[in-house]
Amino acid sequence: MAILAAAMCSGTLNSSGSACNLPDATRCCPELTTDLHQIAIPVDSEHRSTETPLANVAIFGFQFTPGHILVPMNARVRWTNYDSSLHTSTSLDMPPVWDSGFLPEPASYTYDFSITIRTYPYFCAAHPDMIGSVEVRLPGDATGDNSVNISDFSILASNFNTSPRTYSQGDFNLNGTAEIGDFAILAANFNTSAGSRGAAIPEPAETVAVLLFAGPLARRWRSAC
Ligand SMILES: [Ca+2]
Repeated sequence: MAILAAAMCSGTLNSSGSACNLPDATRCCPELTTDLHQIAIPVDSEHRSTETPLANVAIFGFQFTPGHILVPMNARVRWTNYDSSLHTSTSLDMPPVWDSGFLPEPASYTYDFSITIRTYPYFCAAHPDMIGSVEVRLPGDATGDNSVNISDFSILASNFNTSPRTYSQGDFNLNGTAEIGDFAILAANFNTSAGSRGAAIPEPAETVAVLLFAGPLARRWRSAC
């Protein structure tokens, strides 16, 4: 059944004989919901993203923009000051998880969120009314339920090859588009939860499950380029 599902969905037709477009994959290929864990097709390594996801926050008009950002674990956040006044980006934790120090215009500061899944509030030490937050999620967790599962896959599928898209719309590598690189991230983390992923231990029997779609997606993405 799994092979059948893969054949139908990787090619062109579903069980009813109509075209099987990726955004409709879980609808036109219901076998996916039950057989998603049974086939692994290697992702096209040429197109797998290995860059650190980067999110930018502008400091302008005495505000952080965007004020709240979603990033995956291992992402980098860069704050850039576009105001003539000095500002900082300083975590509200005690002691601060990060502290940029005073940034003149147009200086930048970066911090890598490499370990813990949580929301980090921060502020400007020179102007305490300036506040922002960084929400760190499991890579591939679009819904924010601290698990990477079929719901996240459905979101990515429904936004596939579209832009601009946000993290909660499937842009897990923060490049603005929901594409094959995001699928690779979701596949690598599929069926992990905050409990297991907090310790960075995915469930081994199901880790590569979503790679079912990787080959077909890679070919489709390559042909679109
Ligand atoms: Ca992306």
